Order: sequence, then structure tokens, then C-alpha cells
Amino acid sequence: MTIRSKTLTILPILLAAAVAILGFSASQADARPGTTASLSITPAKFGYSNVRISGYASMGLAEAQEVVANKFTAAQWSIFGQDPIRDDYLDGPNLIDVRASSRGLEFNDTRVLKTSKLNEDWGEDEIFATIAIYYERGQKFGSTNRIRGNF
Ligand SMILES: [Ca+2]
Ligand SMILES: [Ca+2]
Repeated sequence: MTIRSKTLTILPILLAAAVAILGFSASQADARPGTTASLSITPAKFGYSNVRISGYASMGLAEAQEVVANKFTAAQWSIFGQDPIRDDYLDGPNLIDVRASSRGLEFNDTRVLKTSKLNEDWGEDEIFATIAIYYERGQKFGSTNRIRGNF
């Protein structure tokens, strides 16, 4: 009885807190410019392909330098095959370094994958990657272009 009444009192407070947090995140995301990321796939040694991501998360140089210097910063990227119902998870998440520039947080990395791994479909394959950067005061997410081909 006591537990039940306590739960009923606490629940609305938790909901209000959740709404406040979500509201804050959404407005913060709107206020910040996005993340630009591009993907390229080139031949490597026989049977393998270089899958390269590069791009940047927009922010000022001073903020970017602060983020890079912060020990709580972590970034990772993953490679997917696009599908109508559920995308195929092909590789990752792999850690990726970020560095500060006048454009923001720059990143680039190359994975050497078996080309057969990129053959995610009957017929044409659609490959893309995502990046996530987490730091002490926020996070940045991005998705690359789709690369179509017969791998
Ligand atoms: Ca597909
Ligand atoms: Ca295919």
C-alpha cells in the first residue's frame, strides 16, 4: 500500500523529467549544424575493398579543440547495407579518431573488408556508414551517402 502510493507520486515527476530532457536534446540538436560524412569504396588486394569514411561534425575551432582534449570523448563508425525492412549490419562499430580543425571535428578512417561482405543483397548492393561522436557536453551523429554497386 505504501509502495503503491509512493510509485504513483514519483511517476509523474519521472515523466516530467524525461520530457524536459528530451525537449532539451531536441532543441540543442536543432540549434547545431549537422555532421557531414562521405563514404568511398575502392579496390584493395584481390578479393578485398577499402571502405573509407571521411567528414566533420560542425563546430567552432575552440570548441573542437576542447572536445579533442577531453578524455571523455569517444567516436565510432559502422558500415551497413541498406534494405527496405531492416538494414544489414556489415562491420563495426570501430573506434575512429577525431581531430580539431576550423570546420569542427574532422574524422577519417579506412576499413579493408572482404568484397564479398559488401554483397549484401541479390543484385545491386547499397552500402552506407554511420558515425557517432560522444563527448562530455553532447553528441554528434551522421550518416554517409549510399554507394550502389555489385560487390
Ligand atoms: Ca540492400
Ligand atoms: Ca549483390
